[in-house]
Amino acid sequence: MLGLYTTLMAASLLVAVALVEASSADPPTYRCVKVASPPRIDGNVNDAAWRRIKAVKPFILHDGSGPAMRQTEARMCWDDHCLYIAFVCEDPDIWGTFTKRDDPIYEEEAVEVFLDPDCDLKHYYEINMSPRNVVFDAHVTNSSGVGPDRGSWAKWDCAGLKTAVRIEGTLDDRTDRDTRWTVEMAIPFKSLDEAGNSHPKPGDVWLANLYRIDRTPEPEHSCWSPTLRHPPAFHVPSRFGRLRFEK
Ligand SMILES: [Ca+2]
Ligand SMILES: [Ca+2]
Ligand SMILES: [Ca+2]
Repeated sequence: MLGLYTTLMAASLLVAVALVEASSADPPTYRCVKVASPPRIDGNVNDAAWRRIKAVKPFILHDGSGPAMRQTEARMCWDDHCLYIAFVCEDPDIWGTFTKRDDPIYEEEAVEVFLDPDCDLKHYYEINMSPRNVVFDAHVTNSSGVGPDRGSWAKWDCAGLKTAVRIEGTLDDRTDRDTRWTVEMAIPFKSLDEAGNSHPKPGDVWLANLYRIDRTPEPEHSCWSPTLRHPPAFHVPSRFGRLRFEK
C-alpha cells in the first residue's frame, strides 16, 4: 500500500513539475494600452506616453536559458491610427554598415518586430531597424512554421512607417565604449491591410514577437518570447506572444 502511495505521490510530483515547466515556457501576454497623446517619433523615449507604460523586460536569450547580457526594454502602445513601439538597447559597441531599405540588417545588429494581426501563424509582418535607422520590412509567408517559404518577402514596404533612432555613444567608433541606442517606430494599421483584423479594437489580440540581435563581443539573440530554438531562429510563429489591445 505504501508502495502504491509513494508511486502516486511521485507521479503527482512529476505532473506538477511538468505543469510548472509548461507554464514557464508559455508565450507571454502584453497589455497594449491606448494613448490619447502618441509619442513623438524622434528616437527620444522620454515621452509622457512611454513613461506611463510597462516595459517588456528582461529580454530572454533565444533558447530560453536566461536573460540576455546586453539587455533590451520594449514598450508598445496604440491609438486609432498606429501601433507605436519603443526599444531601449544597452550596447557598449553601437555599429552598422548597411544603409539602404531592405538591406540584410539582421546580419549585423538590429531590433525586430514580428506582427500577426489575424493570428493565422502562417503570414506575418516583419519590421527590423538598425542603429543607423535603416529599415528592413517584409510580409512573410511561413508555411512550415520554422522559417520563411522561398520568396521575395521584402518587396513589401510598410506604407507610412515612421522610425527614429537616438544613439548614446558614437556610432561606428569601435574603439570606445557606448551606452545605448533607443528606437521609436509608428506602424500605421492601414499599412497592414493585407491581413485581417489589422484595425484593432479594445479586447482584440494579435500574435507578435520582439527580438534583438547584438553581435559583439559575441553574437547574442534575445527575445520577448524566447523561440526555444538552437541554433538561434526567430521565425517560429508558434512562440509568438499575445498582444492584447486595451482601452
Ligand atoms: Ca519620442
Ligand atoms: Ca552592439
Ligand atoms: Ca521592404
